[in-house]
Amino acid sequence: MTPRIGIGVAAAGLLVLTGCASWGPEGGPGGIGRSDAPVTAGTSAAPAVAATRGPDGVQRITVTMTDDLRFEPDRVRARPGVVEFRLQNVGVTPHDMTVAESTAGNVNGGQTATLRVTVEKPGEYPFPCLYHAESGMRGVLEVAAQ
Ligand SMILES: [Cu+2]
Repeated sequence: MTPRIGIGVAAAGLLVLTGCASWGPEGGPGGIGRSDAPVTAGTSAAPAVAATRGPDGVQRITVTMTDDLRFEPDRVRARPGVVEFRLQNVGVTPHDMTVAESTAGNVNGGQTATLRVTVEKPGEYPFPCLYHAESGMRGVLEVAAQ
């Protein structure tokens, strides 16, 4: 039963991804063009990193954004509830992160940002960088069953 729910959510996420053609141009505002960047369909094969639940019940994970147009980690695991991404842009290229219909907005090189979302349904929630999704800069938030 649970896998079926997960697949349904993932498919809905993909529809959202492909249905949105208004994302910013590759490179983003002030971004660096990366014609040599590979176009990949999915995330890395690295295992998911679990968000850490704090005493306030918020699950926190630090994700770095790099000039290689990657999120590290690009697979994050959590339970249903509030998940807080602490974004650190460790390069110079501006990035963004969108997950579960919330966006961090532009994060310039050297800056940090916090993106907090509430996810109730188990499943996979893609988190693309809206500037570089086509270059493979995207991750997945895996929400397990309670
Ligand atoms: Cu980016």
